[in-house]
Amino acid sequence: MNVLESLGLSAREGFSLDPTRSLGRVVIMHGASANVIWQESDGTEGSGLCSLAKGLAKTPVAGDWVAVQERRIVDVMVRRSELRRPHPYGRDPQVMAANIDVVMIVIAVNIDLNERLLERLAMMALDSGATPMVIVTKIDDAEDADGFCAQVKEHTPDVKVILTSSLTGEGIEAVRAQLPAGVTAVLLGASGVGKTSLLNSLEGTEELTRSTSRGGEGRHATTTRKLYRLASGGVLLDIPGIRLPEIVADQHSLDQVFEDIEELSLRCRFRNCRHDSDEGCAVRAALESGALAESRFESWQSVYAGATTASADAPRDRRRTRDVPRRVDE
Ligand SMILES: Nc1nc2c(ncn2[C@@H]2O[C@H](COP(=O)(O)OP(=O)(O)OP(=O)(O)O)[C@@H](O)[C@H]2O)c(=O)[nH]1
Ligand SMILES: [Mg+2]
Ligand SMILES: [Zn+2]
Repeated sequence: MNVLESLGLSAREGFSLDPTRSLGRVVIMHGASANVIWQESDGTEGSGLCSLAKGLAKTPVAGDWVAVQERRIVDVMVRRSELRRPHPYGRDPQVMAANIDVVMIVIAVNIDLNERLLERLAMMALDSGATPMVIVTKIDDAEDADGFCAQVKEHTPDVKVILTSSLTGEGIEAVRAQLPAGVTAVLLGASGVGKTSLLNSLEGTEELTRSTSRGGEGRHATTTRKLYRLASGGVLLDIPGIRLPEIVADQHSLDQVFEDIEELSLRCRFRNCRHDSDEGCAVRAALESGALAESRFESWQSVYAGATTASADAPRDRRRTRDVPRRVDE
């Protein structure tokens, strides 16, 4: 396998480049620069941080094929697919990943199924032009995995569903089988469902998150979109968790209506705060002081009940006993 094949280049893509340029793929974006892996003219692998040339037709994202010249990205190739997040405030959609073949929608079995989130993620997957697939995680922690699976299938008919556990390794081989050379997949799902853990089990490494623990203590939430080359030959993009309000385009007016509560939520001590106990909760504090009217909070609750809350990354987890502290660098 040559360098470009290891990066997921398939026979379908034929880019012709000026010989002074190298073809490479964006691994991770850092604002005005990007980590790129490319193939040198002698066929060897090159990699490193590249700046973006002025006047690029589009801003590269993880997964983009790019032309590199003297550690500068001088061109971004035409994309065969784009995973886009509809912008909740009606602006242009944001491209999260490029040139993907498979969107793996990841949901955890030990959390109540958030049907709206699942439907939205499935829509994003279909919109991308890639093949959607559902990966159900944490089946070691399931009361009724089959019942959950049936529920999922109701919302995503004709979509392949794979049951997995990163703790026991169950189903990992089936996921690996979906990721041969030439295939690029992206992991799409709420925060904490086990996307990075899945990546780690596929690769047999735990370098990328701390060890798998049931309570989620000490875990590292993914904060960047990054491309990984897998031993199975395929390429996998790990991205941060998606929150329902972020992808509900028609939620525009609603989010604006509750802007004050959104603002307050950002100051809660726990990023998945449900605003139902006093511990470090900015919303509760505002209710106490009268800065926020009880009636407003009640209507906010009625709108977001059942779905993920405006400030929460994950839907209600019936079993979680400890909350995830907000990271200082957030
Ligand atoms: N019981 C059990 N716990 C798991 C499993 N997979 C992941 N976890 C736990 O779930 C928590 C979240 O896992 P991550 O892999 O960091 O989740 P993520 O989807 O990458 O989260 P973000 O990066 O925030 O989007 C961690 O505490 C893991 O140890 C599993 O198969 N079984
Ligand atoms: Mg992660
Ligand atoms: Zn709160």
